[in-house]
Amino acid sequence: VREETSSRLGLAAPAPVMSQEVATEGRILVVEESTIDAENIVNILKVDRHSIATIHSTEGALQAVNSNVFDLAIISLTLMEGDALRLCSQIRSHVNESVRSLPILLLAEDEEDIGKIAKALDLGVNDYVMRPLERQELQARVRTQIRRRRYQTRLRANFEESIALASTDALTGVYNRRYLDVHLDQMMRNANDARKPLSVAFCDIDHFKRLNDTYGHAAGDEVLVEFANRMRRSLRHFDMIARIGGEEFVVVMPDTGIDVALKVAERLRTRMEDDPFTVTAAGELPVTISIGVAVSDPGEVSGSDLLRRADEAMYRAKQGGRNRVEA
Ligand code: GH3
Ligand code: MG
Ligand code: MG
Ligand code: MG
Repeated sequence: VREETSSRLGLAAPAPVMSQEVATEGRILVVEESTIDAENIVNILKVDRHSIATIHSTEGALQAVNSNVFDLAIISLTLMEGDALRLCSQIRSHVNESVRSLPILLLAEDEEDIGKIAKALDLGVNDYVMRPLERQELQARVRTQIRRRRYQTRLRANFEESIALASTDALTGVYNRRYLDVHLDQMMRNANDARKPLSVAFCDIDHFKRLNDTYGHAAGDEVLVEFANRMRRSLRHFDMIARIGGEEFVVVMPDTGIDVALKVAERLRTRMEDDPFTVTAAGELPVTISIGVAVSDPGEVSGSDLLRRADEAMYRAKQGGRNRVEA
């Protein structure tokens, strides 16, 4: 009947786009008070090779949902008065985004107040099925939700990957200029709100052009990678490192005044000077850096002014003979 209608309207039959590629077996949590009803649901769904856990109380259900291993929750509206809706709203307001977006399929009684179903849909329940359960209908609605979940998970992974790529320097793995520009102002606002100082260190490798010219660009790249690794190892995890130019890196240090920032910068400087860099084609090379340090003024909100002061201090370090720290 459906096909006839489609061809009469001149529409192509809907292509089974996802169903061929995306596995529709899922991990399902069934929340149903009655053991017999729960068994019936498992029986209906087992032809699709899902892994199914059943649970008979809402407290147990919330714990199970917390484990974040499920692709779908099937919740019976016949649970103790109000409990089903409360469980749905607890899932939808969960701190974990992946739990919060867990598909929910509601099982409703025929005589169930339609108002309750409407309320559940308003809470963000994805779909519902009326009892008595029709095997094919339940199976199909479950497959649809699981397919949706898979698709959603893949989209999110792609999205997170794009964000990471767009904010990272491909060679060294530290943040890039764009990320720094976006986040430095935010970090300064946070520092102001908390009435804490924030320092930046502007680091520039000395005579890097000479190194490139003598040993080649590939050797220069190896030095940049090792340089970034040493920086990472020398800093706290909440300090931000960004590569903002060829051989120029910026470190942003929250909750750090000028005295500590100078000590950190001095440590970075000696970590480079004390151990020569090992480069494939060139063997061991001495590498030094010049660093300019600046601290935010109370109430200061512009990251670019702060960076400019650090850059100017770095320039003085170069003028003063390189391989040194200036503020
Ligand atoms: P100074 O001590 O005054 O900082 O001298 P310098 O040679 O380090 O500074 P300059 O700014 O003159 O040269 C920086 C060099 O960095 C020039 C460029 O060839 C090199 N460079 C920029 N990006 C890259 C990169 O991604 N890889 C490599 N290997 N070299 C790069
Ligand atoms: Mg330069
Ligand atoms: Mg340089
Ligand atoms: Mg430079």
